[in-house]
Amino acid sequence: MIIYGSLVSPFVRKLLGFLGEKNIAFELKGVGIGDPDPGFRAASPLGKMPAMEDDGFTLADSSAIIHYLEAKHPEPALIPAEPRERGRVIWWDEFGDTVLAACSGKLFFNRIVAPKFLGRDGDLAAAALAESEELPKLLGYLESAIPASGYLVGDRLTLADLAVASPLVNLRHCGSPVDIATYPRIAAWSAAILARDSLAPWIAKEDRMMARVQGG
Ligand SMILES: N[C@@H](CCC(=O)N[C@@H](CS)C(=O)NCC(=O)O)C(=O)O
Repeated sequence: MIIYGSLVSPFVRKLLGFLGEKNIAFELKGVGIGDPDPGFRAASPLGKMPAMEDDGFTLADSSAIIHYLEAKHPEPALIPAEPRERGRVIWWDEFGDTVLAACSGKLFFNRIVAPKFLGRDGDLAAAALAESEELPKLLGYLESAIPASGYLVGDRLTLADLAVASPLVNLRHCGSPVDIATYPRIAAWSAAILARDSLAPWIAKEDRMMARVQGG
């Protein structure tokens, strides 16, 4: 199986964590925004990452790929069968992808991707507005919703934890890490999730890449 994507994408990072937790073998093919790689373009109709090719079957979108893989490799279950738990996991996946990643993306795109990867100015006012107005509301909600179990749903790791912790790495890259004093629950929960064997080596590699990019 080939996964197309960049380590700094929150959606790719979520998928890499999922693959690691499932112990599924894959090859990561690095692609950037607007990448002309023919395999990537064939697998991703909209040119967005991640995309996947599995034995001739292509699919794009982190959640679509994850649902495909959950059906193909049911153990360990990362999307619970119990109705309420399943509903909550999908809620958090949606929150991570379309709300938190959208907000962190405004900071990450304008402060890092535009100037460092695309060679043009980012909209720093939009990044500052997202940081001061949008982000505190989202983190305030998340802080209030993290259960004592240390997992967002139930008492074990699910897709929910991977989907919501992933965009927090992008916030750290662009100078807006989660403040431990204001959000102690998020800080403790996300540190444990991001330190898992499924994610930590990718994040270490990504940090080295970001250090090179930021330094250059
Ligand atoms: N809902 C999609 C979002 C994918 C997405 O927007 N990826 C970004 C990178 S983080 C991308 O490829 N952007 C390029 C573009 O929009 O042209 C998913 O979960 O995979």
